[in-house]
Amino acid sequence: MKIYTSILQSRKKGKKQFAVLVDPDKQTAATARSTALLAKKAGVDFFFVGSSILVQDNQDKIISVLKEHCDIPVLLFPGNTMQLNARADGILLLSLISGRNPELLIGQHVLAAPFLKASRMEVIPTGYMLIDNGKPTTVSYMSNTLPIPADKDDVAVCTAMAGELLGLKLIYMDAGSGASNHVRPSMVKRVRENTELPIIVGGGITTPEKARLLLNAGADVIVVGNAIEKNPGLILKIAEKIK
Ligand code: 1GP
Repeated sequence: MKIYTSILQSRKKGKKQFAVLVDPDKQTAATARSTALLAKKAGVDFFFVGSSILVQDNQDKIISVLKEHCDIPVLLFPGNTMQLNARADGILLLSLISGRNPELLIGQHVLAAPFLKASRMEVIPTGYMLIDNGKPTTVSYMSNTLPIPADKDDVAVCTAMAGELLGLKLIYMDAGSGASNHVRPSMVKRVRENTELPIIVGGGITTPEKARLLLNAGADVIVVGNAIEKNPGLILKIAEKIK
């Protein structure tokens, strides 16, 4: 459990971490190479690779390019079992605990289990909570689940507590990729006060200031995808703020 241990140790030391979300559909070998080099320069902690839906068949290529140009751990952040890839260092094995779709609570996991057992990948059981951002997102549509309402802190708290009691190792609060509004800091704060687990927050984080707000509220790891695709230089700016 190398990667998870490093997350726990960072949390203990109060060291915040930064993950760059790489959607293989939005990358070419050239852009993946420059993202890897920028991320290395910025001291990015992780790449999360995945998407709710993939149109092109280039995930394998993109992971290879990232791994060729830096040593940053690549964690799969899969929308479904078709996105399993043994080149990755690990996987966030997501249970969509904010939803009530059995496929995403256990069904896909059953299908993935033999592959994951046979691989040398680090598997990190993650309680994935989708939080409403005012508009439907690809993930809310594709997962066929209702997100937790943005102002229902108690629901988020109880969901995270249940995830912890079930033995999950991380809580991921996600407003969805490209969300117009990120998760409210007040909700992150309440979840932080009620679980010991490391908290990842993503979705709609577009500036270093937004990242800082969420880190101050109690997030341990911030994830940024869309904003970096539009402006790769943001990797350095956000990293600077986080460190
Ligand atoms: C989505 O948390 C990630 O699952 C990142 O979202 O693309 O909006 O940064 P963005």
